Amino acid sequence: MSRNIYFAGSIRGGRDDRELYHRIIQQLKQYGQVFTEHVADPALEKDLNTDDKEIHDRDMEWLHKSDALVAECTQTSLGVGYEIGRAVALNKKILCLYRPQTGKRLSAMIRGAEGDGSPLICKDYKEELPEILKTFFASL
Ligand code: 6IA
Repeated sequence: MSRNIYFAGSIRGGRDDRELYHRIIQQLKQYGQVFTEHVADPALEKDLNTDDKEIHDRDMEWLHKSDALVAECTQTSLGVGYEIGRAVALNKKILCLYRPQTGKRLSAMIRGAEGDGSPLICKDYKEELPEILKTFFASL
């Protein structure tokens, strides 16, 4: 069964992890259609004059059509946090990925949204991403 997948990663929150987003998206493609490949696009570094309303409305349309949201949450991003909140409200299956690092912690509003029948799970990772994705999509 082909699924629709929404990948979320920081854009205006900072682009340090852009290449990692690209690698995650390549892995996600074996599980379905990824709507948001542009999140890894180097052209977004320039952040040209954008119609923010258009971006928001199109992204929300994709989120509605998605079966799952996979969010790389290590680089803090208001947009990614917003997308996660909207996905929780829509009861979408959500995988939040986080790379633990000294002196920083994932927001309590993300980590604390797990459990009690929540559609959201958080996974700390370093190398083991393929296995995490496999288990997540097998559970859908
Ligand atoms: O607050 P942030 O910019 O870090 O939010 C990043 C998240 O919001 C991503 O997961 C995207 O899904 C979404 N997002 C933010 N900006 C854009 C965007 N801008 N295009 C698509 N999704 C976005 C670039 C516009 C382009 C036509 C040049």
